[in-house]
Amino acid sequence: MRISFCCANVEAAPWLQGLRAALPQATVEEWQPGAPQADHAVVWAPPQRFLDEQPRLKGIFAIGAGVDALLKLAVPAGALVVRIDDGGMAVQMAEYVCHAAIRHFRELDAYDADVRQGLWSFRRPHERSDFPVGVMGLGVLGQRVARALAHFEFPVLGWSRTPRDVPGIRCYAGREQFGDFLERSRILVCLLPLTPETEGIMNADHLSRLLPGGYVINVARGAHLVDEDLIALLDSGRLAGATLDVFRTEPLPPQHPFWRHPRITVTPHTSARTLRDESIAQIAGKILALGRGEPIAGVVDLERGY
Ligand code: NDP
Ligand code: OXD
Repeated sequence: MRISFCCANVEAAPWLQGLRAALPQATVEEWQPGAPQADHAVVWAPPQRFLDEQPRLKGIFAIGAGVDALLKLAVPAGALVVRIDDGGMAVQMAEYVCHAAIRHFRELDAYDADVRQGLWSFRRPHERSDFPVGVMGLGVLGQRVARALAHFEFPVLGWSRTPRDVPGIRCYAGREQFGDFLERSRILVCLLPLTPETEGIMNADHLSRLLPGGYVINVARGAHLVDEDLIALLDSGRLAGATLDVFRTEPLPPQHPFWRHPRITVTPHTSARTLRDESIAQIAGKILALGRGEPIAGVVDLERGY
């Protein structure tokens, strides 16, 4: 069995070492143009040339959860596209989103500003019931995030494409229930995959339907958000703030207004990082399962786009 590794901006050596240790029967190599045909590929942002040169791949294993960039390429017919499901990302996402929501709810930035001025100040505590959190996307990451928020006793709502039943979460599904979901949410978390249906979903029309004092947490993809609509709603006071981890262009260009906006917190696409050892174990386990003819989790539905 031959496995080709083709990941942009990723140090190859430890991945190759880990994959070789997990799959000692396989030949694992970093792809070079003209390399022999492989059975499986481990990829992140591969060039189209890689896929064109590997027409007989059986499995294409992305080392992340989102496959939107991969699906923009022409993928060899018959290859399974497989993403990382969880692999240690769900707990990181739960930490990040709970931290952002609690920082906003508890006004920790305002306390921080006071402390920097030497002020021993008090603010009237908010009611948790006034801060319902709506999580868009109730998949592997969204469900974990929703449960973590519920643990802190926020009212939590969730929205998915098909109906989901998550204990403790008020679940909505489909376009027909989207308006109700938005109108009952104050903090909005985006954990949707980027597809033609979800691109630009956080636009002026939808964001202005949040409860007054709305707050946006985008940890999915930058193209879910219409940047100028967010800025207009923040500047008009319709929204209270945003925490953004993902952007239409990454790294966020130096002149982009998000960097300096007083109500926006920016992080550099770091809310849930791919964990190398967990991901290698997951990918190796799936390659072996496929070899035994067993079903595996995380297979992308190419029609649906996630
Ligand atoms: P999943 O595929 O497990 O979950 C996707 C969820 O979104 C599902 O609940 C799905 O609905 C829902 N959904 C998809 N399309 C629609 C739609 N049109 N309308 C309503 N709901 C929809 O994905 P993950 O939870 O693993 O990951 C989510 C995304 O998070 C990734 O695609 C990636 O872009 C992003 N991500 C970001 C990271 C970061 O560091 N910032 C790290 C990892 C991931 P249904 O349940 O009905 O299928
Ligand atoms: C992912 C990401 O999709 O890191 O895994 O964004």
